[in-house]
Amino acid sequence: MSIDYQEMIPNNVGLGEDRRLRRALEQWLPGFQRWWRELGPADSDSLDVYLRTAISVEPGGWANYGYVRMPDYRWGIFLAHPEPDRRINFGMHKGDPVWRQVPGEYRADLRRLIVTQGDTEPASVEQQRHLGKTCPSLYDLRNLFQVNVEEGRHLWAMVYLLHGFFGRDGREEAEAMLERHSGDPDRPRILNAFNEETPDWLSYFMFTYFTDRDGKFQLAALAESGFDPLSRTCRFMLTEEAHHMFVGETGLGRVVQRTCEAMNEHTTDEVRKHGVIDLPTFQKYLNFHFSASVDLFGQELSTNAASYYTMGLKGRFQETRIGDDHTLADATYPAPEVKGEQVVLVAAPALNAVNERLRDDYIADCRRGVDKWNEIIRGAGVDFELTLPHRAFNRKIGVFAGVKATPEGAIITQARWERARANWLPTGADRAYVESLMAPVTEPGKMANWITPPAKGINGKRLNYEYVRFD
Ligand code: BYC
Ligand code: FE
Ligand code: FE
Repeated sequence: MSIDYQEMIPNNVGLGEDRRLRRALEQWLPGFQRWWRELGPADSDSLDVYLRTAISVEPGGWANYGYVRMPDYRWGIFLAHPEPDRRINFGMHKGDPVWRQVPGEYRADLRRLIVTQGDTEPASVEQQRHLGKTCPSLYDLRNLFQVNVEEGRHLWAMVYLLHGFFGRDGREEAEAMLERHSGDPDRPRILNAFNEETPDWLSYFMFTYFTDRDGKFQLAALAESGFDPLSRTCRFMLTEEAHHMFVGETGLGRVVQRTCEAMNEHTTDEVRKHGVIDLPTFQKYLNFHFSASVDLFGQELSTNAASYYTMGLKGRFQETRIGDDHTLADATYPAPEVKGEQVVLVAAPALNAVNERLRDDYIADCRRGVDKWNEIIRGAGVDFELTLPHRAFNRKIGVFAGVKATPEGAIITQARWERARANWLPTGADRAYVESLMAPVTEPGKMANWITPPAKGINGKRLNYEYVRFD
């Protein structure tokens, strides 16, 4: 049975005219649907959700709001419009016209980047699978599902590239996307942070703040790619990513707000007995998610990253706004090293340090949210300051993987780490407490006790709008 893909898969890549590609995606679709049923949002099949659907890439025109029955969501393939006469902006091919096809010599490297990017998307959906059962409100439940369907669409974005430009091995990689699973002991997802659990909504908001923000920076670096279809698909994905980070930033702000209210109301720091998340616990979750996310930038000095850059496959954040030669032949960049008990910065070849530079850009961006949450705390007259831990803290990748560091960045012994760890990272008891707060609230307009209502509803709707309808 042939499916009209102009109808089934909304797209702006001419799928209707490309019989070979249409058939390849036709064959991949049932596996995706099975995966969504088995590992996508649990118990969501009969829900009507007030979702936005991408219908075009024009500014303002792409978001169409309406109720969608979850499995009927139409995952589309959307590329930003091509920039006329776009040139490669960095590396050895700087100044050349961008590639519309994959250069043969870069095939394996490009495929690897696309597979790594694509793998994270369904991984996050798997991690968030059970959160719907404990939503703090219908507003939040709808936002969770919005993020989930968009991460599903991000998988489509990468699978389109694999099927469209990589032939048989691309098709095999697309299959493997549905075979690896988050936390699977035999076939885990590729990057560590995507094998962690997201068991509660505090973790979820931390994940969308810190880990989706890695998405922002990686997608921005891939949007610089000389391989134009990758660049264009990443540019469109970035418009969706902004909403994911908004969910995290505002969600965490609402948690902090509610905690401060309870502290003031009961004039105590011991707010757990009032059913909210105490700020030290919030800080531990922050420490965990930040450290897991900074690992996602790879080694401080990476020959992989240097080659990707030189080949023109993956650039730096906002490459064209950087005032240098964009080939990095003789440039240096400060990269951290461990010297005894201290972290020092050493001038390294800038080409090898592009991962570290991206991590620096990421960390600076992370601070803005922490500053905002601190403003909420100060505004409530509460004496507490949240901090971003030092990049050396709790690392599994790179020069800090072999050492232990305090959140302030002092290198310490294993023994001291073991003694202090429970002050810095969530303990089993902390997690059990947070989990104990997670009871579903599904009455329109009502909020769980541990979080304040959002400043405004979705698409101009009221807060008590029925963002999700149950049968
Ligand atoms: N975990 O030379 P290095 C998102 C491996 S998030 C496990 O530094 P490279 C999203 C590395 O593969 C954005 N392994 O590596 C967010 C290499 O392996 P081999 C995802 C790791 O290649 C929320 C070895 O260590 N996108 O979209 O320069 C929800 C040497 O490392 C890790 C991308 O990541 C790790 N953390 O950098 C939904 C973009 N780090 O060669 C979605 C594509 C390193 O020894 N990926 N390794 O076998 C890349 O650009 C690069 O693969 C990385 C790693 C930046 C991740
Ligand atoms: Fe994504
Ligand atoms: Fe995202």
